[in-house]
Amino acid sequence: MDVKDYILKGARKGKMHFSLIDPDPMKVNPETVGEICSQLQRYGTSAIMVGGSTNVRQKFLDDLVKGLKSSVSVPVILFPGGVNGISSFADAIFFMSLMNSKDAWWVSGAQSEAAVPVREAGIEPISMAYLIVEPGMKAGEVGKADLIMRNDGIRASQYALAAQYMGMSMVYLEAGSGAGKPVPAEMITKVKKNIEIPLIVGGGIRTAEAAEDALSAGADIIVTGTLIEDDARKVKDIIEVAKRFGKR
Ligand code: 1GP
Repeated sequence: MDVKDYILKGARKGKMHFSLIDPDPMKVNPETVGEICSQLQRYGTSAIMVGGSTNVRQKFLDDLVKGLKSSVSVPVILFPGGVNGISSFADAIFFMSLMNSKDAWWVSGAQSEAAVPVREAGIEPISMAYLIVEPGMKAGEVGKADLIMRNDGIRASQYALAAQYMGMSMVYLEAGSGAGKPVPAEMITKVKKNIEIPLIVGGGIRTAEAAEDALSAGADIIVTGTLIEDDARKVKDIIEVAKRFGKR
């Protein structure tokens, strides 16, 4: 499957929801996650992302991804928190650059170390600009982000357009997993107006209203992670919102 093509086509046709699973052994139960993701697929989620900022162990990650691949037919896409987030069992990997990091390692250093292993793993790399907005949470801390202030839609747009001009396939606006507030709607609108590539938004989306806000503001894809562990019913409502947009 050409996963990038699947995302580009899906984002052209309507709105999508992606489910994020953190492969931290302290946060995920490999016994039940397959069934949870298969339920999310029945609700209508369009992809399973696997990644986190901390505590990634290769064997655990491989087994987790293998299990997910046998439970769902939507793509399983790695969302690595570093060079150790690679598994050959996935369909694709978001090959991300944390453009607003203060540390060149997270902009292009980790990527240079990961490129050959990704090729050897035989998984599809999908280039993505990763932009961290305050509060940024663990991702902002680990990635040494020079956080984009919540009222600075201009700066977010500048990064996003630069990403498009640099040839990246999509932009991810991230408030951070577990953020108290998601990325502001005004920022999403401003960024979306400035780019033609798909815009993914995640971090702190916990209600159907928040999903509605992000999607109406211009997000093509929304991501929920934390909620999957907390309240599967709410994830269903969020996915329903994304599906309704496809029919508008
Ligand atoms: C984190 O944007 C994702 O990278 C999802 O965030 O866990 O807050 O849903 P949540």
